[in-house]
Amino acid sequence: GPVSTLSRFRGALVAAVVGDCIGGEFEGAEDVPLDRVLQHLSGVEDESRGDGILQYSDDTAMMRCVADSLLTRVGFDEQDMARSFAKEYSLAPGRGYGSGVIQVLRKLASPQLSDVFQPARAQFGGRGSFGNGGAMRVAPFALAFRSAAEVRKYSRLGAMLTHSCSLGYNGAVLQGLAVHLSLQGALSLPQEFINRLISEMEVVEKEDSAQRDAKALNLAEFPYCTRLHRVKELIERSSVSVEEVISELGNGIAALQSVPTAIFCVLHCLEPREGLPERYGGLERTIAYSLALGGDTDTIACMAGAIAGAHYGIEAVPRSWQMSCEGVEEADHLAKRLYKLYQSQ
Ligand code: 8NA
Ligand code: MG
Ligand code: MG
Repeated sequence: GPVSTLSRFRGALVAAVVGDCIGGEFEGAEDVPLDRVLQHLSGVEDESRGDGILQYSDDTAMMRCVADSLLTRVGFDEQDMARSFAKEYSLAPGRGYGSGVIQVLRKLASPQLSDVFQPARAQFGGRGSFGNGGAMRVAPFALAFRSAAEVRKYSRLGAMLTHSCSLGYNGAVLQGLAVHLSLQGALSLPQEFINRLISEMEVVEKEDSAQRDAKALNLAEFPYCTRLHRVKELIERSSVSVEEVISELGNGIAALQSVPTAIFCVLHCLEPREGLPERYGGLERTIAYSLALGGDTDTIACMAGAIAGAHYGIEAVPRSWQMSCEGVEEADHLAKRLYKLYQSQ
């Protein structure tokens, strides 16, 4: 039957956490045979297994900060969100943060800091980070704001607290818009979904900062649009290998090499795929497929999970997966509270 909006909200945050926790197993691995992925997933499903709960990483830790700040401040408050990131990092520094962002999180802890965007601007010799750390935590923005314009604006600002390079914050904008559209049921028309993302990103990437950063990094103009066109070509093909996906879209820690990839994973897994168990629904296929790409698996599965969870709803996330992952209950609670905030607007 039709998926309720509340179910979509809960699905988005819960599947993001599940993707992070389950994906952590293969983070940084170059070659992940599908057999190993399926073995890992049947281990997760086996509730009698003894290896305890899978822990979440920086992706979920920061996503919780975003959700919590949006809820307590009833909107975007950069000071509060920055402090929340800094506090979370100081309490649990061992969650697998990127090696650059740690410097920002330390500076954000200083009570003397007046411009909370300044530490991010000082990263990488003033060029700013292009990592996927802004995108991995962005989902709550799509649950807090109703219009695409607001999702675009606040996804960008939220990412700029750590990522001042346009490749970094525009990756967050793209991921935020993908969750936003998915919550509205837009994935029932996949071609239209990807076309809407392309036209949104054409506007975003016309900006001077985007043009300048693309040039400085020796990238083609409109780097996200270029990748989204590749996503479109790949989903139109009858068969596509993991190697082709990795070489066309990437699987790395740069936002450009992971956000379009996560979107591809969701679109590719809307239908049953060879090699994946028939009993799997679309959400399970999406997470499994994300892990099989290797590379930044926790983050790609987290982002693909957020988009897919918003499409399929909470009922599509297997109970056994939810039970095996740290932070699921908290994510579900945050999603329910964000739903109330959203409904009140
Ligand atoms: P970040 O801002 O530290 O960026 C991540 C990395 O990207 C940096 O450490 C650099 O190596 C590189 N980088 C980013 N911008 C530039 C630049 N302008 N010039 C040169 N190099 C640059 O942290 P983040 O929050 O963006 O990172 C997110 C990712 O790191 C997530 O995947 C998260 O899970 C984590 N992580 C990933 C791995 C992995 O092996 N894939 C391992 C540990 C942690
Ligand atoms: Mg991580
Ligand atoms: Mg990661």
